[in-house]
Amino acid sequence: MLRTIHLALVAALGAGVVSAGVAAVAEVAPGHDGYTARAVIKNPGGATVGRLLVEPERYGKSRVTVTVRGLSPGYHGLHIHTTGVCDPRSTDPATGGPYFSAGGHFTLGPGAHAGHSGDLPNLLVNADGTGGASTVTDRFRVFHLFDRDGSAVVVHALADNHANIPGRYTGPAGKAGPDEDTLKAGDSGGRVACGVIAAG
Ligand SMILES: [Cu+2]
Repeated sequence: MLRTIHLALVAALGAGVVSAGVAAVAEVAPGHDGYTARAVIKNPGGATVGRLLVEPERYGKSRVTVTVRGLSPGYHGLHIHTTGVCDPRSTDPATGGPYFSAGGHFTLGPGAHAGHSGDLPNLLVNADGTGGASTVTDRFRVFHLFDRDGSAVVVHALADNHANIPGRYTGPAGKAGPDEDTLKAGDSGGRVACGVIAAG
């Protein structure tokens, strides 16, 4: 079996098939897999507080790497949002918080929190205000982030509970489990930093 595969590879090399395959990868258009995405994450005052890198991983997955500084210690909700506009003066009519322009959570299909494509694990910010995380996700590929209105990365004020509200907890309405608000963003509170995702 192994010997057969080896012989097939040698035959392919001889025919120039393998080198043709490499050339095809190098010709992928910008914004398609093989290219990376980046964002500079800023606070509402315009100061840079972090960076995001999204790289293609093997088997159709993406690696999301984020580093931050100057944020409050503790866990912060971290998501890709649907629109690549980080306007701190665009306020949420419900809460008055900034970056309403970034829209809700980026998702390729239907689904509530924490099943959106752009839902990521919480970001741990240390006592010195710095944090860093790297996650591999199979929920989107790099090119998905460059739809017509782009996308943005948002850091929230509070921890994301990922809608993990066991049925034994009953809300004020007498209904058990996560309520409508929790199913939007996991009660992660306002948006404290935002970065427009760009190819690069
Ligand atoms: Cu969010």
